Amino acid sequence: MPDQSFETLLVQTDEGVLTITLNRPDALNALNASMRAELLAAVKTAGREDGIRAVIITGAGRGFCAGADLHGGSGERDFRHVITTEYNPLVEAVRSLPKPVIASVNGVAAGAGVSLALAADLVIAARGVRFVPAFHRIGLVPDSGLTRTLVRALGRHRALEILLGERQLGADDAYAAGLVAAVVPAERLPEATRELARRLAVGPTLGIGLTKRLVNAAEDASLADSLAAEAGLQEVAGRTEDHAEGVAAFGEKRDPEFHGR
Ligand code: T3D
Repeated sequence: MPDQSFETLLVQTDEGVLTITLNRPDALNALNASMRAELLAAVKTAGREDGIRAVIITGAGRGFCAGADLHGGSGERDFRHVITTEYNPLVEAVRSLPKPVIASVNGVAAGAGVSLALAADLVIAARGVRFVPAFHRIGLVPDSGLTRTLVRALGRHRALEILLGERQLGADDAYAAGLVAAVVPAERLPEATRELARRLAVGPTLGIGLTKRLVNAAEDASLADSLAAEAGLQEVAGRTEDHAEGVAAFGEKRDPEFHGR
């Protein structure tokens, strides 16, 4: 990513991997308006930069993200507006980014912080972290896609138990439910995340982006629609340099060298 400085984020690009660190550790990286805007900008930039082939989102300090910043108070505000213009675009940007996004959950995730983590394509969590919906505790409803994510992964009854605070969702529970790809000791998390991101970043980036698009669409699609979408995007993937390289490498019994083209 070109030099871009942020007030609430740390960003670093290394070997095709953009790491975005939410950086308000004293507030457990709660999302204030600046962080919402900056995170959206950083994710969108990742989409435009050819050199970025995987993205990590993580948190500074002992939290991942505590959801909406509550220190602004509960005063009069246009909730629909802020959700539709700030939170929803962020979730949509992560979901539609044609590059893999990893949430590296280093500490507690709460409220929209849970939604953000689970909007990622792969979630890797430190042992012992908690996913705390928290919305109900302050009289709000879940947002940023969390109802859909949890109902699809867990079913209606388990989702309601968690959303109403009757059941904890720890890292191991999230792993068992298929929401989390791996749970690792906290001290191993940065390296385990980097290893995963590097593996993805040397992959066939265009094909990965198209796969992500198919999976997103398949959540709501009929079999006929999925079959048609797969056929259409295979036409695209099949014409990439990476596909030619993958087939050549197979024939030559060597590892492929993908360039994301
Ligand atoms: O308004 C809108 O924008 C609408 C959209 C809403 C979407 C949402 O996300 S609503 C949900 C908002 N989030 C929450 O309700 C979570 C609130 N936080 C907590 O429940 C707890 O802090 C945690 C469960 C996350 C962690 O608990 P614990 O005991 O480990 O930490 P703590 O002591 O409660 O918090 C540590 C510090 O972080 C503390 O600051 P201090 O006292 O040391 O100066 C606390 O105030 C701060 N902090 C934690 N969460 C937030 C926060 N500061 C601002 N906003 C927060 N959400």
